[in-house]
Amino acid sequence: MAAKPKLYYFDGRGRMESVRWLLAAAGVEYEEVLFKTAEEFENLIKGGNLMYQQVPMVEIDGMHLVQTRAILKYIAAKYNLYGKDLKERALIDMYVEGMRDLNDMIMSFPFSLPEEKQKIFNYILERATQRFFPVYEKALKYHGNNYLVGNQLSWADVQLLEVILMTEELKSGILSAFPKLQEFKARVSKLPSIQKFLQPGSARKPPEDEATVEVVKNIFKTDEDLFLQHMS
Ligand code: GSN
Repeated sequence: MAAKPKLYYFDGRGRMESVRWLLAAAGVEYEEVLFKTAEEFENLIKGGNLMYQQVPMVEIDGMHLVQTRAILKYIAAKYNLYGKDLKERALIDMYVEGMRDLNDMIMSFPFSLPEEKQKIFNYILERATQRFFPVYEKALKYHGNNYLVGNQLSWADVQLLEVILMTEELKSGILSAFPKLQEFKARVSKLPSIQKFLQPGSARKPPEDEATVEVVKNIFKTDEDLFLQHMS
């Protein structure tokens, strides 16, 4: 039997959370190496397997995969979550890239400066409800299928549920004007592998709290407003 994939990251959501979601949706068991200090991260770098001295890194099929998108694409393709042809794949990419833009803003929000928080919060919610959610609502409404692409579960659906739940954590009721997304959320949450991941005790991580933000800043030796990198 092939070894379980091994995920290397800090003990929080960050960029790795979408990888956890995708593996869980595919029903794949994995192990995690969660480092807590700058020293542990430096030792990982010294190990020589981080191509850019950055995480996430996933050991899978004899490779040391880095770069979040590369990791997600490999998993999506390997587990048949990446469409049946090039056109479906392009559509999945377009949906997922929009979701990642929103995901990145929310992921960085806990790291933003206190005096900027309200402005950024408003900006994220405006972008979610005016730019991103209408796209997926319309797609589900007009093709009438259960899933975003090709009427079978794909990476786009998994990423959409993840980002819907992240946005709801910021503001509950954010889906009130999006009936198709509400149905989608209820339906996809019930798929056995996803239902399992949503249960307490799974490998799903909570939103970054202040303590985790401090740990992360310490590991990566950063004080700057990380959010600004994602404000485009
Ligand atoms: O998407 C990616 O995997 C890369 N384009 C970026 C990865 C990255 O920035 N990783 C951070 C920690 S995860 N949080 O954002 C990292 O390893 N920073 C250390 C460094 O020296 O850049």
